[in-house]
Amino acid sequence: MSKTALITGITGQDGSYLAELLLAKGYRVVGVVRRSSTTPYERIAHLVDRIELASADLLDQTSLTDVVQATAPDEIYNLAAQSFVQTSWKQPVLTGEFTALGVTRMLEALRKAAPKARFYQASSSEQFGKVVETPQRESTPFYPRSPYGVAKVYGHWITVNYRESFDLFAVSGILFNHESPRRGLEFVTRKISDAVARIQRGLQHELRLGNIDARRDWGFAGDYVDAMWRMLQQDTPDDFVIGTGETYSVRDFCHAAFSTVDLDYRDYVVQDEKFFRPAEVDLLVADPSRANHELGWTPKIQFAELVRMMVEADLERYARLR
Ligand code: NDP
Ligand code: GDR
Repeated sequence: MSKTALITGITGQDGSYLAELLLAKGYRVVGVVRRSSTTPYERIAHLVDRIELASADLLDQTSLTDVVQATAPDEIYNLAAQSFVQTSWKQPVLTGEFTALGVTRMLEALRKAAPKARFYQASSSEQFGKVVETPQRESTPFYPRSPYGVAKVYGHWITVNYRESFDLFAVSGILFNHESPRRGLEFVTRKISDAVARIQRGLQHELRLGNIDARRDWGFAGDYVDAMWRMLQQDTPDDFVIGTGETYSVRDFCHAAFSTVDLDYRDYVVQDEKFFRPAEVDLLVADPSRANHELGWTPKIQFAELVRMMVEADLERYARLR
């Protein structure tokens, strides 16, 4: 009997890679989509014939419970969220509704309709925020620096609390930044790779960024969804930090991305106050040793290859558009 997985956020970057991984493992995959007047299925267009889509919204308890009931999942991956940090200062209440209370709604749906299902919550390195130790590991205290980070801390602890209160198999993966050619255009890595392709084609002449000294631990999304799956295959539920253990600045990313097409980023990058944040997360770097040992997980794609993959994908995309 094949297993059934329910994925919220299937139209997002991670949802699309996770659906591919689970289909390859023989799962029946059901994805939650919210009602929209347009169909935002760009990232899963190649999968729609092989997955089922069910309509529900993180804001609406009834729709979530109904979908869990109708699907009877073995595993639930709660990836849906308002995931852009900058927007969380502009829409702090909505971010809390989606990214914090949305988790409780999903856990309630599971508790009522499928209490034996295993639950994965998409926690984030943004929970470490103004870091109190480096590198960051499972025991590092949280110090979030944005409404998004605060909401994710809530989502993290409500998952731990439901696990301990109701004996659920519920885990949080504290994932550091992971990127891909499917990353949203507003996130800095994709903004850079897209700009490199546009500059090379003469469609754009400068790239306006905020704090280019911020440092992140960047990995490849395709590697990270495998870690999510591994967490749900353990004998006992537990939370894991997932990252590469290496950190680079936004400046380093620019240098690597522009170098791919033999350009010097210093000739194009302009710093713009508009993209600075009210409170910044300056440095993130994971200690993924528990995931290495207990999950047998290691990232396959390193920084240089990730940058090249993203720039080449955008170059090809613009070449096709011509
Ligand atoms: P995306 O922003 O690419 O995708 C977010 C998904 O959430 C979309 O499918 C979106 O649907 C859905 N969604 C948003 N609001 C609702 C709602 N009210 N009801 C139902 N669905 C909704 O995120 P990623 O794929 O990058 O990230 C996946 C998860 O992992 C998120 O929770 C994110 O916060 C977290 N995370 C991401 C990291 C990263 O580096 N990518 C690192 C750590 C954590 P729609 O298409 O309709 O907008
Ligand atoms: P982040 O990703 O906030 O880490 O959250 P993002 O790519 O938005 O920012 C990374 C760093 O780059 C700096 N930066 C800019 N960022 C953007 N978006 N645009 C710019 O022009 C720019 N210039 C500099 C930022 O200040 C920041 O320091 C991502 C999301 O996927 C979250 O959902 C997830 O939880 C975390 O990663 C881990």
